[in-house]
Amino acid sequence: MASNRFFRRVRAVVVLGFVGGTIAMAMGAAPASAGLGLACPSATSSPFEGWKDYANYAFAPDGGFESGGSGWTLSNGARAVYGNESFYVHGSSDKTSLSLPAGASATSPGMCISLLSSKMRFLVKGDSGSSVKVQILYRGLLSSVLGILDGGTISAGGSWKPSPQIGMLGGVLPLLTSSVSFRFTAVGGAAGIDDVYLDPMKSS
Ligand SMILES: [Ca+2]
Repeated sequence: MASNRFFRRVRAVVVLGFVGGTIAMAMGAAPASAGLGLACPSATSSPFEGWKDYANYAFAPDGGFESGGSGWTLSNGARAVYGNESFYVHGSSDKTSLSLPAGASATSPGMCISLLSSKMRFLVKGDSGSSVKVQILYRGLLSSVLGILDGGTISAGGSWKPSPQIGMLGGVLPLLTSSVSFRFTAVGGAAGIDDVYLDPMKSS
């Protein structure tokens, strides 16, 4: 029966998620909260209230690039530079953001994926005509890429502004997904990003 196979698969994913969460807790990470493998961070702030988005978000690992993009994979000239996003939604003493020359990309460390649909959001700016392409990389237990979702291409031209909310599931979650990474690529000109946030539980 196809439906029986489906339920066995779901059970396998839940068991693997539980094992991954247990390992994460044993290593001292934040407690898992319905994550499929990697522990979800606690959503602790609502940084986009100024734009009438009252959802609770968690900060991505070095999501403000104050540690130079620690844990991020930077390529084709992407680098942390002096100059924070102008709204200081994460911290008033923050000093750096991520510069993305045209064609450069930055991939975040792995983060949790929730059983519920969730979303992410960040600050963006760029040269006239530039955009930032967002991709969501679904990863398995050994960080292998299981699938890539197109998160959309966001117009970056002009001064700092918040991105739209970007959904992370797109309908189909590849089997055995244990974490997600986000890849940002500058298209059509230089761009910058800062303060990358994740809403792990789709709080609103
Ligand atoms: Ca920053």
